[in-house]
Amino acid sequence: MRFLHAADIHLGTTFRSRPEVGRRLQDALRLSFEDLATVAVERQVDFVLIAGDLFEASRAENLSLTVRAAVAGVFKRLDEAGIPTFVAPGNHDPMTPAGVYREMTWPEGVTIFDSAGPRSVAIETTSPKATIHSVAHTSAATTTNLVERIRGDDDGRFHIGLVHCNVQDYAGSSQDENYAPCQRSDLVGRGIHYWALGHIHAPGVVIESEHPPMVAAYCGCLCGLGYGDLGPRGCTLVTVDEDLTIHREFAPIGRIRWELLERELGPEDDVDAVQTAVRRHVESLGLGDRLCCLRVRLTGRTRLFGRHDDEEWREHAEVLRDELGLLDLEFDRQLRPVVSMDDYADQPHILGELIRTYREMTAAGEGVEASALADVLGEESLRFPEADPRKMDAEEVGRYRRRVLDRAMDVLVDAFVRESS
Ligand SMILES: [Mn+2]
Repeated sequence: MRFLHAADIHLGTTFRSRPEVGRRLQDALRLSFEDLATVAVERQVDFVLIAGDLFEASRAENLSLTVRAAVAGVFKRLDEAGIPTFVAPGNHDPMTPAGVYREMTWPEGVTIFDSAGPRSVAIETTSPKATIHSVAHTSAATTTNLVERIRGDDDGRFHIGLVHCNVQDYAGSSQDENYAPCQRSDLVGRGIHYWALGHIHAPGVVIESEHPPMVAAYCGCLCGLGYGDLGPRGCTLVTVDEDLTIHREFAPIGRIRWELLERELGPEDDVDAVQTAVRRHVESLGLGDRLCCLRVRLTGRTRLFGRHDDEEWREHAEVLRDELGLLDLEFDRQLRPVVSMDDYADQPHILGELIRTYREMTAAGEGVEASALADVLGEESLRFPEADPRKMDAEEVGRYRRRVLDRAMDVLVDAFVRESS
């Protein structure tokens, strides 16, 4: 038995913050959704699951005619191919009386789980036969645990829990209370073999066990929607053997790639070095005909600091973007000047004074003499959020103070130098 697990497609997203390329992003998102049907038919799956947030908004009036036509087309194609589809409304597209799921018409083969009460549907697939259990979000904020409402069975069938929820103690998740919060332990011992989860945009496995066979996984968003969704995105092709062994395969359907290249520049690096790094990175991505928006974050102390103005960097980005066939390329410059304390240490101004004090405090070596910083700041002010010196031994306190002091000096020197240049 084989099925596709997809979620968080967010059809109708307008990409309004990127008006120049918004239209192309919209088209790519819609085409990614159409690819879902293509993959389902090509891989001859028994059924398709959509674990919530199929739509970006709960009202159909927000959907363009093109998107509506695409939705109708995809579900019709699946229906005609004899592939049933199961949809569990999420927090973006909750099941409400005037919501998108009631306003649109659905082919016979599409099941929309339309209530917050659980519902189970048995399907006559190839062996093992499957039963799908699901619940809907009925408002944009659901603070109840929806997972707790679902229960499978030990009847030889393969039981699937289809839920849009936030597994709070899963590493890729958040503490949000408004998106059907639950814990990993809630997913265990409910007679469910596969939890098809939606909500978290990065694909990832929440729980995996062999005996008994059980997987709980987020398939991630079908197509990246912004720089929060870095890397390849798509859906999961799940194959289940007769003995209920579960195999998963990632299908990289998303036609938009959001990528971040972080590069620390050295003092001698110039624009050529940046170009080379970008070219290499783009080559390594294997984009094919996907659209790619690339953010290049430049850090480090370099002579490039302050050398080119924003306009020049923008032009530079455009040239590189066109050369590499990217949809968008932006530089996020967090560069700092090349500064040596030696250049200022002897001077009769406040920066020289600061550097001399700093050197006196750190003359003893690795740590900072316990009294030195405490004299200046007072003990209480040393309780920074990241560490409490009262819980450290004297040596740790010294090293910790030294780290704080070094960081503070770094920032101070930058600030004075920038101010005077
Ligand atoms: Mn969601």
